[in-house]
Order: sequence, then C-alpha cells, then structure tokens
Amino acid sequence: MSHRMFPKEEYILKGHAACPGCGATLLLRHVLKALGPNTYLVIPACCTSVIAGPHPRSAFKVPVLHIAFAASAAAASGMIEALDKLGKPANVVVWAGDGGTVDIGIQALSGAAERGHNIIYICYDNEAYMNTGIQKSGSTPYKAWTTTTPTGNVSFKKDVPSIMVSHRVPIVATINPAYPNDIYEKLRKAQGIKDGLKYIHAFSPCPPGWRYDSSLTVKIARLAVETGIWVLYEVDHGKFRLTGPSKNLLDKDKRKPVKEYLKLQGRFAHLREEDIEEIQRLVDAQWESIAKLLKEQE
Ligand SMILES: Cc1ncc(C[n+]2csc(CCOP(=O)(O)OP(=O)(O)O)c2C)c(N)n1
Ligand code: SF4
Repeated sequence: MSHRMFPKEEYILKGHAACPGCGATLLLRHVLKALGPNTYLVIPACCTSVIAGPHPRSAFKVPVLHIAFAASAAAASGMIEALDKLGKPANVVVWAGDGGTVDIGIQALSGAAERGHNIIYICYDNEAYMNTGIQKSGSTPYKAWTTTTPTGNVSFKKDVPSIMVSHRVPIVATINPAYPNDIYEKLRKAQGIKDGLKYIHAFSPCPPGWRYDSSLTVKIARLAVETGIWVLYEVDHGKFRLTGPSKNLLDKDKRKPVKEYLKLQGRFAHLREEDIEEIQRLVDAQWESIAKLLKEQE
C-alpha cells in the first residue's frame, strides 16, 4: 500500500499531551487510521491515559474506556460480547504499555486469549514504566539503564509474543513505527480475522525514557529493525513468517552491528565493549533460532 493511499482522517487530534517524538503516539496514529472510526479503545493506566487528556475532553476521536491496570483484557472481553449481543460489530482494541501487559495485565490477557474473545490486544513496548518515572518492567532489555536499574538491568526481556503463540491465538505480530505499511497490513488483517484474540507487540521508542533527542525516534526505530534487535514478523494460525525489511536479514552480513542502535541512546551509555559484544551475540543467537524455525516449517 502506498503512503498516498493511507486514510487522510486523523483520529489523534492536535493538543494531545504526548512528549515530542513519542513513538507510542506515532504508532497509535497509524493503528487508528488502519482500523477506522468503528473502534473502541480500552486503555489501562499508562502514558496514553495522560496523552488522551482529562475527562470530559479527549484528544482521541474514538471512544475510550480507561480501566484499572489488571483488567483491560477482561473489560475488552465484556465489551466485545456486549457489542455482539447488541448486533453492533466493532473493533475492540486494548492499547496497553509493557508494564500493563507483560507484568500486570498478563493474567487477564491470558484468560481472554484462552476464551477466544475477538479482540485486538496491542502492547506498545517502550521497555519500562515510563509514566511514573522510567522504572524497569519485565520488558526492559538486558543491561538497559532505568531509574530502578541504575547500573543496568540484569534480567532478560520477557518474550510475550511467544507466550501468546503458545496460547494458539490466530494472530501474533510485531510492528514498528518506522514501517507504516507493515502496520497497516497487519492491523487490517487482524481486523478481518474473527476466530479469536489478535496479539500485536509494538516497538515504541521513548525519548525521555531512552535518553535520546526527540528528532531521532524514526531513525532509532529503523535501526532496531536493521540491526536485527527488533524482528518484524507475524505468526498466522501458528505459521511464522518474517515481514518487511526483516525478511532480508537472515544473513548476518546484511544486519547492521547492534552497536549502531545502542550508541544513540543514553540508557545504554554505560555499556563497555564486552557488554555490546554480548548483546550482539544474543541478537545473532535469536536469528539462528529464527532460521531453525523457518527450516522446520518448510
Ligand atoms: C494499580 C495501579 N498501580 C500503579 C499505578 C500507577 N501507574 C500509572 S501509569 C504507570 C506506569 C505504566 O507503565 P506501562 O504500562 O509500561 O506504560 P507507560 O507508562 O510506559 O506508557 C503506573 C505504575 C496505577 N495507576 N494503578
Ligand atoms: S514518556 Fe515516552 S511513552 Fe510517555 S508520552 Fe513521553 S515519549 Fe511517549
């Protein structure tokens, strides 16, 4: 789909409260353009609760249910069932941060997936609890600085997309704000699939939390894919496939060194050469696993 064919309609209005260069807001802009006006958002406590603005006003042109942290997937399950009974088909979308997904919301998410509710669940992953001051979440990368990991995170990022694949939901996919075409295709496809929960995990750069200048959001998002540290893929009814530029990165020589991604961000400024080498080895190992999986699927 060419950029010129993207809907002109904007669903995020001027005057919203996001920081300049907020990756989450850029993602949500494209997500809403792809899904259209017949969309209900369910949002647990996170930056986006603030970005939307205080009741009774809203910077979003679609209805929003603001809900307690642990309840978003359960609330969305009830909402889709109620709309169904009323004979009003609609997109019900949970839009939650990584703290609200990989830590606090995972129980309700797991239940909704198991019950097969026809919702789209999107985790925008800015890799920490940003709204309350950059605390580590279960999605913070290994070695990254946060205010609660001042010398670098010692644990590894939880692989929630794989956890969702193990629930056998119809669609699990990753998206990234530097690739709007890929966002459109995946969201439109998710919208058309009615046999269960669709889980989308979104790379969401955050200038204040990741300690970089707000002009660099798209560059960092693109480098995440080009270095292979963030993989664009889709698992459609159990079948894994790479998408967008990630399709061409199985060969290590095609991937940029991960250092190019890390060096632009203050949260990785404390890394020593051996730390960067270790992260590079982890990224390469991840790609070896992908190559093995693709071979097994042949
Ligand atoms: C039960 C509960 N605990 C704590 C809070 C405070 N709180 C509000 S937003 C937030 C951070 C959410 O982090 P995340 O889900 O990663 O989204 P982000 O802020 O990064 O957008 C926290 C801890 C709350 N609102 N409710
Ligand atoms: S703190 Fe980060 S995620 Fe939150 S509004 Fe600012 S840029 Fe966006």
